[in-house]
Amino acid sequence: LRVTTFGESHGPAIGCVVDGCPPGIAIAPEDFAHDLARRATGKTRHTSARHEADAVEILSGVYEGRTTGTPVALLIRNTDQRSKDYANIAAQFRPGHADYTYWQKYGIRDPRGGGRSSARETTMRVAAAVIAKKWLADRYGVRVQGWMSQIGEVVPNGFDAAAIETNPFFWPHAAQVDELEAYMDALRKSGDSVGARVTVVADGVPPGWGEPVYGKLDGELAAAMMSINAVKGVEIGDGFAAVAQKGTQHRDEIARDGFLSNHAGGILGGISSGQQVLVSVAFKPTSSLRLPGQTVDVEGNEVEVVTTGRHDPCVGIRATPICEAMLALVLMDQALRHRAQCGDVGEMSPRIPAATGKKR
Ligand code: EPS
Repeated sequence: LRVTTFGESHGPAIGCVVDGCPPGIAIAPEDFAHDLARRATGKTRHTSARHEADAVEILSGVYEGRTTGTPVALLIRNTDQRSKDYANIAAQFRPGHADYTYWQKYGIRDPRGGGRSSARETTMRVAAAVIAKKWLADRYGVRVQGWMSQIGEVVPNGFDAAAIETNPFFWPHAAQVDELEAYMDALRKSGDSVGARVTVVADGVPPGWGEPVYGKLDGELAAAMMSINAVKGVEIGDGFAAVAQKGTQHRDEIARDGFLSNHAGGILGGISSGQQVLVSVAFKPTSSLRLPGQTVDVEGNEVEVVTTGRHDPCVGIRATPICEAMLALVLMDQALRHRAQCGDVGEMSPRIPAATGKKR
C-alpha cells in the first residue's frame, strides 16, 4: 500500500493517492465524514476556528461504489483560507516551526497557513485510512482506537473506553473533562500552547504481520507516526519505561490460553504477536503563538515575532484520529505484505493457536 498526499493549507485543495488497495472494497463519499469530523477544526472552542466542510470527492479507483484495484485519488477543496493572517510572518521564522528549515532547504516557502507543514495535511491521512480501517475490520476484524493519554502535566486518573468519543479531547475519563475544559480555557487566555500524548491500539491483529529486520512492524509504525507534523516521540508498548525494568518484569510470559501481560505492545522481533498493538505518540506544543518571541527574518535581522490568526493551542487535541489513521495504514500495508509472502493467515502450517490472551 502506498499513500501520498498533496496540497497546502491555503491552496485550492488537498488530496491523496492510495495505491495498492485490493479491489472490491465498498467505499462511498459519505464514509469519510465521521473520521474527518473527529479531526476537524472549528468544532469546539479548544481548537482552531477555521471552518472547513472537508467534503471528499472520489476522483479515481472506485467504480459503482467499490475499489477497482487502481489508485484511489481523493480530493478536498479548501474553502476557509484567510491568508492575510500570515502577512506579518511571511519573511520571519516562528521559533519551533518548520518555517526555518523549509527556508534553509528550499530557499522558498508558502507561508500561508504553514503551507505544506500545516496540520491541514493530516486531513488526507485520515481520509486515506478510512479505507484501511474498513478493510482491516471487514477482512480481519481488526479494530483501531485511540485516546488522549496526557495533556501538559495532566494524565487520566481512570479509564473508560466509552468516555473517549463523548468529549472534545478524546479523554478516557469523563470525570476529568470539566478540569480539562478549564485548563484549556486558561491556556488559551494566556496565549500559550501545550503538548500532548496520544495512545492508539489495534485489537484483533493476528500474529505474523511485520518483517523481522527491515520493515519491522514497530519500525514502520515509528516512521509513520513521526511523519505526522508536530510529533517528537513514539513508544511501542512500555517504550522508554522498559529502560528501568528488569527482564523478569518486562517479558510477557505465555500460557496456553494467552500472554500474561503486554509490555511489548503486541510486537516481538518486529512481528505482531497476536496481542493488542499499543503505540503512544508525543506531540509538541504548537509553535504559532501570539506571545512575542525572538527570531530572525529572512535577511538575518533579529526581530520579534507575533503570530496572529486561528491556531490550535494544542494540536494533540485533534491528533487521536490522525494517529489511528497512521496505525491503520501501516497495518493494512503489513497485512498485504504478509499475505504476499506467506499466504493468508491460517493458510500456513503448522502453528500453535494464537495466544491472543490477557492484556496488561
Ligand atoms: C494551522 C493553522 C490553522 C488551522 C490549521 C492548521 O489554519 P489557518 O491558519 O488557515 O487558520 O486551522 O488546521 C486546519 C485547517 C486543519 O484542517 O487541520 C497550522 O498552523 O498548522
